[in-house]
Amino acid sequence: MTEEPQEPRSGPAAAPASADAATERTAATRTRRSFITLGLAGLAGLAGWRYLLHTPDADGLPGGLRRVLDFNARLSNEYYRSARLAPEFAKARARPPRVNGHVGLSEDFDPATWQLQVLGYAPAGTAPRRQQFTLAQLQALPRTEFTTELKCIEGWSTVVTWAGVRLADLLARYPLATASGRPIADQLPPDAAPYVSLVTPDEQYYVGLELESALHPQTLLCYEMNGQPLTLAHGAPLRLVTPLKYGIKYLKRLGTLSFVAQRPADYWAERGYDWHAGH
Ligand SMILES: Nc1nc2c(c(=O)[nH]1)N[C@H]1C(S)=C(S)[C@@H](COP(=O)(O)O)O[C@H]1N2
Ligand SMILES: [Mo]
Repeated sequence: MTEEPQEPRSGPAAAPASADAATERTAATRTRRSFITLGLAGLAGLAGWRYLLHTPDADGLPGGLRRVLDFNARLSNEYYRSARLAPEFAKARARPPRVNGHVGLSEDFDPATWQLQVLGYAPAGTAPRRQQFTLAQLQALPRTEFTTELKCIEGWSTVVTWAGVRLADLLARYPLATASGRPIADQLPPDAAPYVSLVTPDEQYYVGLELESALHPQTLLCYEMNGQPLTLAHGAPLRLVTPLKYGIKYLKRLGTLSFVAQRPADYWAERGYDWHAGH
């Protein structure tokens, strides 16, 4: 195989002299401008800081700071939807995590008659499409397994092997996240629900996710832990696993999953923790 010699390309050196002079003039103007810009940026910085700290509170944070955090979360959502994955570990490193948190795990619960309730996204004022799933139906969908670190916001963490169905795979088969009922391809369509709400059957524990986090390839409706069916204490029949976030988002005993327009209530966000709870 031979390579054709390439035509010599005209580089910057070949540019006419008059262009050089023009470039220098522009550079000089830019330098003067950048001094002015720096000064203005300084002032804007001060004003911005005042704005951040003296706007009305949201979630117990100054509103301005809250908006910056939300903006950062949107940026990272865009980023990790396509790219960022939580680190995965060798299965041999998996250990049983401690049982932590029992809100919403009341005694009067029969896993044998349990079904997952899903409420599809509906335009305002219309009734959502309802769909029920037995555990067997969920287990018939593509199974995903990974070994990641469960990080509790209280400061401990454990490497755990989780298995279940990706929420994204459930939605590929049952397109309940769009008002039109069309499946989500690469781009989020304009009629996609911005948020997902997850609630225990007794409605005592609840978490919210942005749709981008719900569609993340490591967001799992999980029915197995360390190679065994989930136990009731760890959230049987079905729990959420979402390893880019803290354990507070890993809702155990999922009862109802809804696609909604407004940011859903979140048990620990109501008690002062960051709503996104990413790490
Ligand atoms: N229903 C319910 N789910 C929950 C909680 C809870 O109190 N109730 N606690 C959360 C917290 S703070 C953590 S760290 C994880 C712990 O999961 P594990 O008990 O399986 O280790 O569950 C999360 N899911
Ligand atoms: Mo936790």
